[in-house]
Amino acid sequence: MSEIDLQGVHDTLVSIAFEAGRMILAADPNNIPQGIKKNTVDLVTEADQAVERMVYSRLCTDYPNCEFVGEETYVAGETRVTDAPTFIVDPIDGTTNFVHGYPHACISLGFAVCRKSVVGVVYNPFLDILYTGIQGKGSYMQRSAAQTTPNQKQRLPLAGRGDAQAAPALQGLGKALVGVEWGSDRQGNNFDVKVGVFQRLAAAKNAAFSEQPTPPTAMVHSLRSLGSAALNFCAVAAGQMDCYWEGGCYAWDVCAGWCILSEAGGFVASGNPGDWDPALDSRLYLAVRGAPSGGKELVEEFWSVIGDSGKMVYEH
Ligand code: LIP
Repeated sequence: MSEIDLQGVHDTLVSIAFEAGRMILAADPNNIPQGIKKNTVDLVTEADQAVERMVYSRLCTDYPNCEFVGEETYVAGETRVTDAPTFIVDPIDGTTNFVHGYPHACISLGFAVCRKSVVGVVYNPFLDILYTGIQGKGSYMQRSAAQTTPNQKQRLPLAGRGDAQAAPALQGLGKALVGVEWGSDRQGNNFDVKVGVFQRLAAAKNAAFSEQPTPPTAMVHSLRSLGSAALNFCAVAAGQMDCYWEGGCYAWDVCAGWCILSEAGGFVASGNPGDWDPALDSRLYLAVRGAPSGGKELVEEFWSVIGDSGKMVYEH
């Protein structure tokens, strides 16, 4: 990316993230004007829209020749992620948590070139935790993000102090903490696939199932549904979750986290079996933390649990 100064992009996105954080914290938790999109669980607030307007305005000024894709201005069937240098932005990821005052939401600011995420900035203003990544320069977590002293920055993954080869080995789904999300589709094929996979991930190895033959089960350590794809990616990058599986979220939910995860030695396979190289806007993701070994085996085990339960299908 010699023609684009990725450090400069990073620095601009960090500045924008802090400004967005101030806007998010300034919202009155007792009166967050909200609307709905697809249905009553697909929420949007005036804060989402105001933050995205601010982000768009600043990026148009600083990077007028780059493309912009944002959750609140996206037009289904029209807006496309292209090869062009593009900012891919979710102004508030975890909107449902934000509406309920649950302090697990963030702004997610990604920058992609040729559909690959090369800079990621994710900031949770409620806990004042900043995650950043630049292609080829590693990824980091900062607490008290307002303090920029170097000792506040921790290289990811946390275990191994930034070296995935020194992180704990992956030991299969039976020893994994797995991130999942319910999403906003609450009926139909995609919902049924998710519910079935959640059950098989959690069920004991010898659990009885009505369907025959009994599908493989994993008895994972546990499932976590925390409400933010971006923060799920960051938790996997940090090594605090072993993997995260979702279908239905969008490029703006994952772009920033994808760079942060890749720079921490992790990778993303498809949320449907068989695709090791999903597109940024595929809406089907299985994120796996950096480790000395076992990533591919864990993906293959996960895909075997999904099995022939049906593939998730999403429009773009
Ligand atoms: C959310 C995603 C999450 C998904 C939710 C929602 P939002 O993004 O981060 O992964 O399950 O349905 O899409 O809407 O809070 O920006």
